[in-house]
Amino acid sequence: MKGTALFVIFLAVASADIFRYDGYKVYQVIPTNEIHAEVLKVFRENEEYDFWSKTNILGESVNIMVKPALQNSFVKILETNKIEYSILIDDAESVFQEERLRQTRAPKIEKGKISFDKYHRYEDIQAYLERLQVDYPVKVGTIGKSYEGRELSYIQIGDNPNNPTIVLDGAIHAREWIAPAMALYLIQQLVENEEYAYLSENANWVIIPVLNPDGYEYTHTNNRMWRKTRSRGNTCYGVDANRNFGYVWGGLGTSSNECSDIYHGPYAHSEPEVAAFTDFVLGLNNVELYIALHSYGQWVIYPWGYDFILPDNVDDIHYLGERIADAIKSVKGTSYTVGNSAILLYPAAGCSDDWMKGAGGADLSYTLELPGGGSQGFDLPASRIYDVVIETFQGILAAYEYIVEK
Ligand code: 0X9
Ligand code: ZN
Repeated sequence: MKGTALFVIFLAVASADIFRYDGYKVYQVIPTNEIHAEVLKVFRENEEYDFWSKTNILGESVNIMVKPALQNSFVKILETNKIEYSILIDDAESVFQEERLRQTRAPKIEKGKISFDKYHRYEDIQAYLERLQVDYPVKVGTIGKSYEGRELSYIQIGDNPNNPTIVLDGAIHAREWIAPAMALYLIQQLVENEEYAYLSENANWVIIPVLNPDGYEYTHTNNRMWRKTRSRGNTCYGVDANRNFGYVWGGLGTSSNECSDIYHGPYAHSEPEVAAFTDFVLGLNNVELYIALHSYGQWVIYPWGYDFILPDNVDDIHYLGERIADAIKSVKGTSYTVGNSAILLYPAAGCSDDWMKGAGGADLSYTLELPGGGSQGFDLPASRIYDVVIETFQGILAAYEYIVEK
């Protein structure tokens, strides 16, 4: 009896922390003039609205999740300003439940293996990296520990000091599940597919598939839409790790409100994940290319992101961006837009791509916003992971070719 009561209390405590999205709707909104753009900018600056996709480009759609209490006023403002909109998702909670069901029903994998028919948990990803370390001549290590004490694992494939180094990471934003899936596919091809052995003969690849493991796990267990780290503040948890980098830290597109999804943190590199990453990168040689894997929106974007300023090597960085986009498109026709991140999306300071270019040595530094799930959720249903990773792989190959040609 006592045991049952304790169990019930435990369940109550555990589930109290689970965030539900009952009645939350995702609106697809299309701004077509400057006034529309201004209205959307005001929504974007309001913590209460969650922009799942974003753009500054008129005529392109933006997906925004709105909680029930705000829906009437939101729609009223859209209608008053004659902004075209439709409902993309009627009830976010049911979409997430569906996704959770698919995740639990997906076939289990053998420990140490990886698959692309589900989004894998941190533990499975760790086990995969550890197995590769045993079976192949690759280096698997840790750059440090997350706030909650998880290892921040990296894999290095290729270690010729004369070769260029390519750095990639995924899941700096916890909820962007397609990003670590992409990193894992790249790792698999580099390490386990002999056809691509030449890729690590001519370049050193350093990949951190899950840079924010605490947040990533939290999206699987408690709150599907969590974006930040899980460090404890005075009033709220978490810092947007992609606003915490010490390159123009605290500038445009960041917030000093702890509870905001774009909170820049108390100081630059306050997050152990960011501090570990920057220290580690500063110890690498010949870093020529950086790709931050994010979602969603089908963008190949480049610095500077902290303001409307183009980098000195804009011709070069834009040209390679187009090559990446063309290579992705050649697989199945998926279209990416290439350009400066402040101009195409919005200015946002303290991001990893700016830091990598301004301080980390990567002249060619990109953020790749992979496709999202549209009416099916934030991420694509797991059955579509494979389509995304194989096409994106071609984009990364194109970047590799460019670096090696140079
Ligand atoms: O806002 C972000 O951090 C990125 N978009 S996301 O939807 N994945 O959150 C874009 C970052 C672009 N880079 C810079 N602004 N420097
Ligand atoms: Zn992101």
